[in-house]
Amino acid sequence: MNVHTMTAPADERYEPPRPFAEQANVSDPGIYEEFEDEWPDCWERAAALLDWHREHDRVLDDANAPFYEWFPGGELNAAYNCVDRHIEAGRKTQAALKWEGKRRETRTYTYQDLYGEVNEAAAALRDLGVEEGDVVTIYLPMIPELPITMLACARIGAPHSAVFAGFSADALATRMESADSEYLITCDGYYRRGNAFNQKSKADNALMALDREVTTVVVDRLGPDLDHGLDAGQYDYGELLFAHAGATVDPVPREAGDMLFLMYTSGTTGEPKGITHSTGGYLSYAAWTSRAVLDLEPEDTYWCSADIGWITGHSYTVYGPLALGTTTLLYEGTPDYPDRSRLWEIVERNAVDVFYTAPTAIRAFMKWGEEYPDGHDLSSLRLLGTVGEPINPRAWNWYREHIGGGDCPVVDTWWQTETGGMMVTTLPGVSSMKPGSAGPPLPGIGARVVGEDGSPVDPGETGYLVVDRPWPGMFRSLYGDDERYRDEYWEPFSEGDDWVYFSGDGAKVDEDGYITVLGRVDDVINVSGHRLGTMEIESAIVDIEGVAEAAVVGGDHERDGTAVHAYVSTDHSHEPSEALRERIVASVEEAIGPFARPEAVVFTPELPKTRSGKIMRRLLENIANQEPLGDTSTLRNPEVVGEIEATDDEL
Ligand code: 6R9
Repeated sequence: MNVHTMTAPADERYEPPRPFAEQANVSDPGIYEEFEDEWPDCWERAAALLDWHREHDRVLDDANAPFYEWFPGGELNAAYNCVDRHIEAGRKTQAALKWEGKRRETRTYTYQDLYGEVNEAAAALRDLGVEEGDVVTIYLPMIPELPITMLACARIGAPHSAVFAGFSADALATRMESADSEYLITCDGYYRRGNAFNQKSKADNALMALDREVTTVVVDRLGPDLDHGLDAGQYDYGELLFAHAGATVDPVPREAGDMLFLMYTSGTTGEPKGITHSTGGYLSYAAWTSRAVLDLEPEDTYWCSADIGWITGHSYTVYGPLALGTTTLLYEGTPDYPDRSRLWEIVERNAVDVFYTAPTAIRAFMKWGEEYPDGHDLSSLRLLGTVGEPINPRAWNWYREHIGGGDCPVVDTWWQTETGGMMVTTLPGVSSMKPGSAGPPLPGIGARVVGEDGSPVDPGETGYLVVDRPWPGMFRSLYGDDERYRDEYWEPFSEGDDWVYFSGDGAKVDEDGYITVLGRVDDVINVSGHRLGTMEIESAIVDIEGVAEAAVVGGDHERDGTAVHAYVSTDHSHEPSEALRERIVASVEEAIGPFARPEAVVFTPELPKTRSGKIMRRLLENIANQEPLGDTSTLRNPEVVGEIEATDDEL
């Protein structure tokens, strides 16, 4: 756990600025108590933000806990809620999506445009054979076709599985295999710092590794800059749309509990987990939190800088904002290309009202200096948010002051792929903010910090972050693995019929009930907001000839929060070498993607082990972070510690 730099002066707090509170969607502090009194009926308020094809019979059915049914009996379509109904409400000329491309291209889709293209794409997918319930994998960078094809899938009731475009061919193949997916939507390529990068060849390599027929749709992002030859079973997206010009498809009514999408995330074993999300509960919760926490209104231009390939982009670039009829901005590039003013230039030009990003990005802005934001008019901003990792008070204050001009509330939102939406954060028009602490659980959310025995810890003490009541945005299960769902998330802290969800995070709570999230307590590390399983990285390393054993831990990193540190021992016939180090890095990039690349590879004759033969990862983490090692007497091989420390110092 990364605890240093986390402590803010105990008395540092800010009240919601009055002008903000006066216009906020939620401004009555009584909401916390109302939700307690009405629970679970309080969640009617979330469901009421949507249009239902059939009203639900009950709010919650917990007969088969921890497999909860939210809004049973209800039927709805997510694409209808995110597109059609806003047109019916007379807002067809309002911008739904604004896209800012890497080469300064811009595209705006009104709700009417979005309706047209979502329908054409839905009709095309149907013609290719996609039926209700079929999983469609989407492997696209941040281009409009990513949210558009997600919505097209939702329209015909086909769950989508978006795989972050930076994942390798191997990682894509594993995810398609695991999801039994026979459809893939990808593109020719995209620009990386001005150069054409071939995405389709990665997709083709993944397809070769799969032993099933896959129908593939290819979006032409690069035009003449990259020729994307189409093989049998591969179709050009633009041609498909043209062939279905003007087509419409009736939105398929889905049961509230039907899968809207699945999203793979890293867990404590080498196998990525397919988190499945429902249609009714998930969409209600994404809309509710977008309204209550991000304070979104249809009039807003809102920008979440996360990639849609991760959960944040699903809930807070696509589903939440579009369900509320907001204008959502999509940016294809990186914050420093072509220069470090790029984001602020986009905020200024589009008069962005609400901005949501990650602490890693904020720490980079801070390092570059305030001259970049200072050179732009950011006065349109009225609310700022962060997500993905703990934010240190210094970065929080810098964000508030230099991006928010001192008068925007900042919401630090804790949540996970599994939770579907925000769980712990302040309400920006209600609660005081304490830099470095996410805040209290949202109304109706049973987030608690408990000790090993499951009882609440005292203020100031460290414990585990759990959730002791279900919530509408919660995942339904793991794709094809109910047992692992039960074992990993519910077994550790549940007793009898009291089901308690375990988040995998460590946390502290203060006298006011504000929760400070410290980081993962399992074998998951969070590198600049990308969640990585240490086991996945280790298995890519031990696959290499000459490697005997590997242990991966998170080392503190000034900008990214955490960086990948790999400790590796070679077998008797191999010596550590620069070539081996390069093979290790390449193998991780191939198995997962460049974003998982180890920052440090430390060769050691042996890994520190307990007497029972378990690798002591905690010790390696302390070494990586130059922290006190504590008790090493339980080690079978205490002498290796000194050797590793000596090597690590040379880095
Ligand atoms: C939404 C998302 C989840 C993990 C989570 C925790 C960390 C997220 C945080 C935070 C401290 C916050 N995390 N938000 N830690 N403060 N505000 O990021 O989902 O990719 O599944 O990661 O991210 O460790 O367990 P996901």
